[in-house]
Amino acid sequence: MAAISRLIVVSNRVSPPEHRKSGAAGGLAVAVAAALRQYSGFWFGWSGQTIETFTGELHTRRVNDVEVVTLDLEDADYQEYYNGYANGTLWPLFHYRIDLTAYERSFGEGYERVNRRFAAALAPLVQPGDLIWVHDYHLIPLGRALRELGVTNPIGFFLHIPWPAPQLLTTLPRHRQLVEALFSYDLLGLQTDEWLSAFEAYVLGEAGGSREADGRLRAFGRSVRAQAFPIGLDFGDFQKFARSRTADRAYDRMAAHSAFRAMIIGVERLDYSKGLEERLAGFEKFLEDNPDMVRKVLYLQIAPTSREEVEAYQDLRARIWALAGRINAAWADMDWAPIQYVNRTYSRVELAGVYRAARVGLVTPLRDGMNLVAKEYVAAQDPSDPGVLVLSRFAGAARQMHEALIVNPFSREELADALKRALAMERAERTRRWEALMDGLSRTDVHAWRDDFVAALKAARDGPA
Ligand code: GDG
Repeated sequence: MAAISRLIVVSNRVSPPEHRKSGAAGGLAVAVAAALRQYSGFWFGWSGQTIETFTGELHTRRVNDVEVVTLDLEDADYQEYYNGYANGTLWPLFHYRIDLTAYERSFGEGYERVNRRFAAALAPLVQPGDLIWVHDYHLIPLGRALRELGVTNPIGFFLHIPWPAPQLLTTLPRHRQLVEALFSYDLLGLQTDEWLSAFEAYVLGEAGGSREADGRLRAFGRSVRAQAFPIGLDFGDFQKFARSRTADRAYDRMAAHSAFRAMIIGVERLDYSKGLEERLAGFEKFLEDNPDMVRKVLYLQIAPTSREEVEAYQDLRARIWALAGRINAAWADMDWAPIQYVNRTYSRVELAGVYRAARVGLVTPLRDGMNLVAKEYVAAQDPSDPGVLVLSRFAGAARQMHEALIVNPFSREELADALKRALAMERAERTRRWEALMDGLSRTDVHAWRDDFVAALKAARDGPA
């Protein structure tokens, strides 16, 4: 077999960290950048810019020793592929929100067109022996488009978000084509066994497929290895910058602000999958049920706005503003308001300090591929006095983080009860749970995730070493 010469990573947005161990970048970006340095490959994707007419011109630059190749998209691509099919169709559908899913034919056409454009720009750059790793729901048809252009290299795909149950997926026109496209890959990675089972259920039930003796799934005249690879945290780095001066300053600021009160923290992009409305309702129920706790807690919700061009996000923002405002108006006093709702972004380093100051980390998505905030909250805690993670059973992370308080985020009573229990938990129990959670985080960090995926991609083609 030819030696693997390079790794090519493809994702919609390309974001190598400006500094090698930048706390501002996400752990995924740090891990991918490290792999690209090791394999001297490049990161390929959309530049984030739109132009009037598509040219296919490539922009190549080096960022902190990582080669980055991007292309601009046309305005119609941005509307149909990015705002349309990716964020207006697949994102809600894959998060079990068929009520918010747009089933517009033009979006599907734009999606296919952009994937062909990506493939046409990428194919000439691929050399024999290269491994290609495609990320996320924006690029499901990319593997097939590359195969059509004659690319025979090993290609893997990792889905960061959930895979929906067949009953939901079949509401999508052309669902077969979408699944069939995944059979052009050698390896399909999903976050958890739950999403893997949902994928298998579609293949075996809906597509009339079968399982081969070596475990691969067979359908549409092809086979693919599908496997769960739960993404982890950049655990070592995160712990280091959680103790940095910037984190300490953020901690001091929050500790002073919440003096004599227990802080509850929530952090996520403003997205309907994150269960913010249900969480606010659960928090209000907690106030109603526990009059003795009123004025003794402070709920800080950091929720930077995202995808504001998609209507469902504008509606959500308006509803959350109204709900947080109403709860505050109903419960606040001259010198206290129960909810501090912040729409801006903070650096991950600052967030680490804020997490440490919070007695409870409230992570209650209605559906989430994994959820790294849950892992970051745990990793940022003070070992001598750790806080409690309250985690939705519908986050992929719940399948690993059993020592969190696991809740059903649709039930405001359960949320209220979990908050009460978390705030009352003795230090010994908090420590015991936290230590077990930390043990899991350290064993399954983002570097292990990346290495496992790349090794499985090699093995998917060559067979086990
Ligand atoms: C997708 C899947 C899966 C948040 N607020 C700020 C900020 N963040 C950072 C967090 C964390 C990241 O963004 C969010 O990651 P999540 O995993 O929680 O969620 P998604 O963005 O939905 O990511 C998810 C993930 O992919 C990885 O596979 O876990 O299920 O949906 O790192 O700290 N970062 C900064 N300022 C903020 O205000 N800088």
